[in-house]
Amino acid sequence: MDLTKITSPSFLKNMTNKELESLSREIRSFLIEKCSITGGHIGPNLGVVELTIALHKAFNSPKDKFLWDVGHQAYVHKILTGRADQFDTLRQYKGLSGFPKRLESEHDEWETGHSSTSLSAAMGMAIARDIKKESNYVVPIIGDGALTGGMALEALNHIGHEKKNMIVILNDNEMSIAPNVGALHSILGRLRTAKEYSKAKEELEVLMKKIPVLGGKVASTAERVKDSLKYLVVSGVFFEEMGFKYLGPIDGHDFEALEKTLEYAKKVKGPVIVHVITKKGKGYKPAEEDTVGTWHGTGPYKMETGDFVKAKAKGPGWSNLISDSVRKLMENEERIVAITPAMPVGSKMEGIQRDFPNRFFDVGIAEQHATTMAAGIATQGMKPYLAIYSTFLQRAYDQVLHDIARPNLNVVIGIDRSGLVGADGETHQGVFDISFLRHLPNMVLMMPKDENEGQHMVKTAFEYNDGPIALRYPRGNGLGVVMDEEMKTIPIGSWEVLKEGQDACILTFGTTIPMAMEASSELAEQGIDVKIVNARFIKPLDENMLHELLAKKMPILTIEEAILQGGFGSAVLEFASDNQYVDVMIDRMGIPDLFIEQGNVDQLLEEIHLTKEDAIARIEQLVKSNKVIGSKLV
Ligand SMILES: Cc1ncc(C[n+]2csc(CCOP(=O)(O)OP(=O)(O)O)c2C)c(N)n1
Repeated sequence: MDLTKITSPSFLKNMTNKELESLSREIRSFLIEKCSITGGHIGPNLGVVELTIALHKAFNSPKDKFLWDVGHQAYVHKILTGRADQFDTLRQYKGLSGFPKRLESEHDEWETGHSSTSLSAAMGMAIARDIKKESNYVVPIIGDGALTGGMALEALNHIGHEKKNMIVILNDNEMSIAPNVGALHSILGRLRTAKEYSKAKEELEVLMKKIPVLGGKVASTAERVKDSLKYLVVSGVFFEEMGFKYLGPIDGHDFEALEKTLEYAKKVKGPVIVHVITKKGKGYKPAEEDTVGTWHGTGPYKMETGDFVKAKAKGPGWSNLISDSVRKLMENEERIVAITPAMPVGSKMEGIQRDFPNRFFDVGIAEQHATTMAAGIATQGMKPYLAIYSTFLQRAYDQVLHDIARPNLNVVIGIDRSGLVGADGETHQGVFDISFLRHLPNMVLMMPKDENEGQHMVKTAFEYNDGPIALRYPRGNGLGVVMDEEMKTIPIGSWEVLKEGQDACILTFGTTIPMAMEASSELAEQGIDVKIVNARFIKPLDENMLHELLAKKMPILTIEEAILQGGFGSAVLEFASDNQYVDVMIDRMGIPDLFIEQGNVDQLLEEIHLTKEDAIARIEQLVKSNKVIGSKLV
């Protein structure tokens, strides 16, 4: 079958299971081939091929609503809803998104990227449906990892109480990105192995239906038997206690079981959970055998061998470098406790996990809990290290504000993937953290210019004892600079002059420093002498240096790979205004008031005018305007 000819999932309705199996094989080959070139979330998608086909056969999208939690597993859904022809552009600039996208298709009712939102959104859709007196199925599909997220648990609590009609598909592959963790995971484990319980329960229900309406003793005894049976066989039927009808567990690669169960679920009144067991990476050996999480999401790979095609990097990976620097400090500092909310693989914390299992905690997808837990650890005089992606730290804003910054606790936050991240697109760009951390009293925020300064900042962070301190670092690799043998401490709030200059000054930090240096070399050829400052502390600012620059009336250009509103440039403007430096030219380069979509980072930087050429043009303009202003002032 030519998958690119599919325009709607309705063709599935009349297909036999044999035909569906053959379609599954074709979809798997298609995905393995396409993702080998573009990269993508191949593991999760190979796991849901049969499940997605069965869902589209059982329901009528877009009338019935599918909500893909996290959304990285929606590739098969995209194929079945007429988007196979766009897979060559998957996750590329202006191409097919790696996540559900409302603008892309009427079948993508709910946009995702961050996990554990599907149940709340589904509840919203069910409420709207009932108020509008419409009839459709609402079907959130949530993984066992995403189910550990606080939002999902809040939603379960409410849905079970309201008893709205909803069919929750629990896609249980025992993996988050890394192996899933937590008590809920253990409950699912027991349910997974509790086939006897399900069978016994079904038999008992049949039996009870046969009992005439005697009421009284017999019925209530039967109810009690049924109740105690579940405790007897499975020590906690969590979902039924929460108010859901629990169906399963069923084999998520078996069309017959899927069809039977989904048809039954459609008849159930109130919320129902269908527990589906799937195998992540199914049908592609390297992904199927992955027990660590490497095949959750990948770059391009060689299809035949599963070897990853890696671009040559100059320096070490940033996550590796930072985690390894923390690991080194942990050898001599027993108070350091490392925490990750489900990202031990992405944040490269395997070394810490291996060497310090008692001081390492993967808390599952639980950014809020991780953050407040870090605060709790800090209250006891310990030194918590919370590694968290910039985009996911958004979830824990209140916890950072209320539980860490307000009581001024010594928590070190490693903000991974700060800046533009590329192919994951707008849900994952790490461009807001400066704006939502800079305004918090007590917070120190810094970003290194290269990996050597990165390791020094790790030491600086752990030696700092005056409250919270956050270290931003980007996705990708360092510059390949020479590393000092010893880690050093950098004075808090100190900037570094990288190049002297007389005509204008660029204040920048992190990833935009090399670009600023190149711009200054080209400007020098035109006789414009630009000073470059590594403004490595975003908060506190180096006030002495700023006073010096502003007093000299040197035009300033700030550059940041972060949203402009409330960012570093704003801090410089505030400082100038608060100190009445009214006649100094200050210009800001950064990310405009937009959500930035997917693409490789260079393409994105070009699109938002954050390039060397733009910096040169801005400086030229500043110097020109400054001369005019200068002459007017004279
Ligand atoms: C709030 C939030 N935290 C972390 C992540 C990173 N993340 C993406 S997928 C994933 C694991 C999801 O596991 P599961 O729901 O079981 O889906 P699977 O990939 O196993 O199909 C994580 C932790 C995220 N997307 N959102």
